[in-house]
Amino acid sequence: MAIKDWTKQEILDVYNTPLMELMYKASEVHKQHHTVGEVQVSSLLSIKTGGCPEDCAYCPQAARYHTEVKVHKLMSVTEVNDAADNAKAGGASRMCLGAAWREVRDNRDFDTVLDMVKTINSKGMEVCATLGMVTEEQARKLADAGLYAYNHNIDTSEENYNTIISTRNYDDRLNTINNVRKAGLTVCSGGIIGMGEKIEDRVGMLYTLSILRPQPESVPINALVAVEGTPMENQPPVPIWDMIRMIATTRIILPKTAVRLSAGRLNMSMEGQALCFMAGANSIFAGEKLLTTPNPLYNQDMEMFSILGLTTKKAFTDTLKEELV
Ligand code: SAM
Ligand code: DTB
Ligand code: SF4
Repeated sequence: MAIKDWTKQEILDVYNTPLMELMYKASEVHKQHHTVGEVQVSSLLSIKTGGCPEDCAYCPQAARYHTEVKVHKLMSVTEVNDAADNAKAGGASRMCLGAAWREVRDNRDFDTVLDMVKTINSKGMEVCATLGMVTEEQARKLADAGLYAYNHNIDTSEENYNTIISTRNYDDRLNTINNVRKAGLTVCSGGIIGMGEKIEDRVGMLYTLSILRPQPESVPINALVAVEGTPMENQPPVPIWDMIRMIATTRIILPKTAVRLSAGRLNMSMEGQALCFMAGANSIFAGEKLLTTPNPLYNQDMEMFSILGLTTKKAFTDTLKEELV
């Protein structure tokens, strides 16, 4: 069955549906396309931290903001290997490697990252990387090393983009997503809510993701983690109802995609997260740290899974009934 083409107005109407009805509809879409209660658990590791030349207003790793993040050069393959073992033992089937780079350069560091990818892949885990902009050739090298997914968020709407970031533009982002696709990798792309954006910007972001063909295999929805020292430090916390609404709308607009309840879970109750899963979230980042900020511990999440009757998705399995088109 072909994917529906949504207009911005239609997406806005979905977003503004009375909450109970919205959740009910999203649950139905979820059940139609996915195994209910199965959640992908991904671990995150910052392999190169801080000192980034970009000016993303939300990000504690941008060199120009005075945050408590300590700059750390690229980790060694051994350190990454140990972290992957730990993540696997904690129940993660995917590991995402993050680097505070504007773009990948063809140097020794990139060769090391390729070795990291090979090492984690050999453990039977899906490997994802988020390293900034990449060319098609670099994406191919990552794919050849065994990379499964590339994360590159569009973060917000096209209209709002340059109020958040000035050192690159929306087309740069879409270009990298295109390169990743051409290299045969799966695409992970989403964004952040709680940055002072309008509802229309949330809708605009979902619209851009919805018109990608194929649609992204995974869409992370992050609640801003307001970090001291960044221009976003005083942003009020995202109301849980906005997160549920955003997740439900994403689920309806991108029916076959894995919707990831991403940053910000430490500020959410178990009940709040349960409603997010009910609304169609079927993926989380687990482990004590996201990239630089704290996150629930593996055993806390496993307790939540046990209470809510959730199960963890195995690596390289696809519960979708049809291909993404
Ligand atoms: N440097 C690469 C890039 O920007 O693509 C990869 C790492 S970057 C930290 C990955 C993503 O993390 C960003 O696109 C953004 O969506 C998310 N992120 C960063 N800081 C965040 C924050 N304070 N709260 C929520 N999400 C955040
Ligand atoms: C994504 O969408 N969220 C993750 C991952 N992709 C790379 C990153 C969240 C970062 C939150 C702030 C921090 O810990 O530095
Ligand atoms: Fe750099 Fe990525 Fe942070 Fe932007 S989001 S400042 S590109 S690490």
